[in-house]
Amino acid sequence: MRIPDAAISEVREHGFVVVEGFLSPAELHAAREALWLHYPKPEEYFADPGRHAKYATSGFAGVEEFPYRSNDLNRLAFHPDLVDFVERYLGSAELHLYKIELWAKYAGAANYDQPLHRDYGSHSLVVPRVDGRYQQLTTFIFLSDVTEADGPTRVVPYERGRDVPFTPLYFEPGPLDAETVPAVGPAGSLFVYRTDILHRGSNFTGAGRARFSMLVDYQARGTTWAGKMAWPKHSPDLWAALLPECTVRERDLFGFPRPGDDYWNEQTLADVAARYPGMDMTPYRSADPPRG
Ligand SMILES: O=C(O)CCC(=O)C(=O)O
Repeated sequence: MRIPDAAISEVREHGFVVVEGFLSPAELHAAREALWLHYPKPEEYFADPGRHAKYATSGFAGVEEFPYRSNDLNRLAFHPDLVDFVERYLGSAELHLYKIELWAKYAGAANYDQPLHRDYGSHSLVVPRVDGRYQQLTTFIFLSDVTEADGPTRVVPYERGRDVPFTPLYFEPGPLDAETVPAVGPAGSLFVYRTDILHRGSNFTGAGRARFSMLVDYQARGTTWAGKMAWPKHSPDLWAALLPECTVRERDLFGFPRPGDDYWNEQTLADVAARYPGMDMTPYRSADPPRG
């Protein structure tokens, strides 16, 4: 669904929003089916947690980095309504999709409680500008229902946390915990918050529950001091299954060379085509790139 302007205002004013019904039922169904290519279903996990001991090693053990085994998951990261929302929020079509993670949490597997923090600490080498320039948007696409019992992210609305200094990065919530709001919503919701917003992960309070989400983060293109992932790092074979299916615009979000970029010449056109069978090279060829 197209994200309403009111959601943009919420993020500007309070620093976060949960938009219900972001994914269509069909998109959600396909993404959930694809989750099980990466994670045990809750009933499998809870039937024998000992068989899935990996998830007990840390609250982050259920994090899997992009790309994934199904494009039904991969495509969520550049869902047209998400890209449209980010363009409208940042006021720019020059976007940098800088982080994508899947995160599975199983009740009781690990301690998911976190100190209060702001995500710029691991998304930037510097600190946020309070005038709002250089903002980064962190998002969670809920792939399961997130209720109060499902360890929701607890967020301090901007107006309540704005006077808390940027340093130290992590601290025990203390009285500020009373100001936190749980980010709850049904599966298919989109939760957005800025990297200058105080928040923390929390523990499940219900037994036998599991939380699945895809985390997708964007910033305007061009900063050298901020980001989180280097896209070529993982799985050349999964990229080969994804990139030929993408549009030029979708590839551009990952920083792929644009049509007309100086990178393209007869050699690179031929060798990239060989690396990515099925990729239509016409846009890169027809933009009259410099020939080397
Ligand atoms: O998983 C969550 O609810 C929040 C996680 C988080 O804030 C973090 O790891 O930085």
